[in-house]
Amino acid sequence: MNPVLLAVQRLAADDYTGFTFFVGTMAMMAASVFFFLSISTVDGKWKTSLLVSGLITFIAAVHYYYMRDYWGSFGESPTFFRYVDWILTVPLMCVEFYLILKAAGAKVGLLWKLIAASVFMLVTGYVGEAIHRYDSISWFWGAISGAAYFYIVYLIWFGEARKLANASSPAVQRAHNVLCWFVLVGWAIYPVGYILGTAGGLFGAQVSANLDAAAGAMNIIYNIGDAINKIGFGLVIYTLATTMSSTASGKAA
Ligand SMILES: *C/C=C(C)/C=C/C=C(C)/C=C/C1=C(C)CCCC1(C)C
Repeated sequence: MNPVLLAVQRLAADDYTGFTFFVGTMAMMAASVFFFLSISTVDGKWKTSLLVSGLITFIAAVHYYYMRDYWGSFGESPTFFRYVDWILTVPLMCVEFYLILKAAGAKVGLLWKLIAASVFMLVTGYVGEAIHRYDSISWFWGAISGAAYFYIVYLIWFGEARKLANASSPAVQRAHNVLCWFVLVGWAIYPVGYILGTAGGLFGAQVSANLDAAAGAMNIIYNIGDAINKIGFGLVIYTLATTMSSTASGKAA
């Protein structure tokens, strides 16, 4: 039998990237249990939103399990697992926007616009990172990815989604606003990681001329972004769902 398959990996005390992968795995698992178990405590129409929150952190937990292992084994950026995770979880975050605005009349067309923009953002980011990481042209892929990101920001802050939010209950408006800030500030963490970790960076601003060393910094930034955005997003939905449920059943809001 291959002993490597049985071995537990040593986590070096100065492997900060490995540490954030490890803690990230645990945090995503714990958050999933929390969101799943909370489903039974909210009113029927909020159950799907909480289920989606739990799926986002659960999908991330499984990918973190693999990414932690990949990083430990090869000391390389787990680009493939990272982007598969994102391409599943970011559209689910778009679903969260749609679900809370549905009562105000959100159409499936809005959901598809958000999903299409996020998939475009991630596929172009993947091309820049997986294929052109060592080429200066990676700035170009980052830039068109960024354009799709700004389109999402536009839709939720000023476009169709904002108009629907304005026609919603105060609690939904509050939640929509907080989610908007997550996308504007929380999601902006990711391009910072990309800039530091790819040759095309921003005017060559990568952490180290040695891009293999920069991979560690890039992944720490991505891991922090994921913890903030996936767990934070879920908690906003949780707060909204529990507030609306207790109001509806006449308990103290
Ligand atoms: C749970 C995962 C989330 C919320 C991931 C979000 C990822 C992004 C907003 C990534 C954006 C990027 C750019 C705007 C330009 C450079 C390439 C990316 C893909 C890192």
